[in-house]
Amino acid sequence: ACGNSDTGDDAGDGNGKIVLGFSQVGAESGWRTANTNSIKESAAAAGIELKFDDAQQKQENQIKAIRNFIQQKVDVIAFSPVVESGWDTVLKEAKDAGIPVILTDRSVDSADKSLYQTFIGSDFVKEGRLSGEWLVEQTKNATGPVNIVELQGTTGSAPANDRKKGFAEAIAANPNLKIIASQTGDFTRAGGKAVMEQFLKANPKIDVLFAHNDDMGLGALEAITAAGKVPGKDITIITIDAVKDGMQALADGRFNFIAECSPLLGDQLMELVKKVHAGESVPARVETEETTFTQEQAKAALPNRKY
Ligand code: GZL
Repeated sequence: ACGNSDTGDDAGDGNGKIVLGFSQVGAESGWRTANTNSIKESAAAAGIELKFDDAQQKQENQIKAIRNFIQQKVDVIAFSPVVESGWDTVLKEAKDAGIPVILTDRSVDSADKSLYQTFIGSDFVKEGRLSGEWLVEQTKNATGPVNIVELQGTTGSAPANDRKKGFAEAIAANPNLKIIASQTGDFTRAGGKAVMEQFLKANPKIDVLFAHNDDMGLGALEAITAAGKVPGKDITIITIDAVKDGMQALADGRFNFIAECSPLLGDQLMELVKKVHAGESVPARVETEETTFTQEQAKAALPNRKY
């Protein structure tokens, strides 16, 4: 519960450590693995006792995990909501139990902003917009239609909704740019490969692939080469995340542009946990710093990438 640690009703192991219950989306992508590592390493470094649950991308598992954390009377709950909707009931239960909640990575569409203390994560609309703006610049001299296929992230998730929105708004600047197919690959390599195979069968002329994360783009590479096309040349590939395997594909010329989405939220999260537990005020929104990469920039950045 909130308040100081000698009230005796905390779930702590009695040594006064803050106990954080964390519900993670799953282990669907390289980004998620890096994010999990960051949270675990930062909790250990901050002396915070971490109760960690992997929901295998199922909302009902996250709701169960949050209810368990409430039962265990953890001091703070943090989670990355797999989808935007359907959280109000369980978040009200946490509020009624006096346990503060922090949103990380993805947000929720709850109208009641009192259900969580803060949201730390990226601006996904911006990531989509930066991706679209780069394509508009690259195709400004196109004389005919530029056919785009889009691999969407997990249906209903904030990154999928917002990246799609940002990209569509940006490419409206060039009427030659047309999204001819758009479908979810659920942020996984397998999903990206399977859907790209369908796109290639159904559409003889594909000029651009916009994938909502590196992993779906990496899966799509297999389908593209199997179809006898050269990724990065016959089909321009734009992805989001900038995890190591994506940056390697970009440096090798198989991808063309990546908008970064940093998974390294652990340190900032633990600072917020300490402040929230101490009853200090925290900003409603903490945005993570990130950039974009071209092929040349990826070559230069690769040696220093942490994930
Ligand atoms: C974005 C994160 C997304 C990543 C994907 O912050 O929620 O989920 O872009 C991951 O790689 O699966």
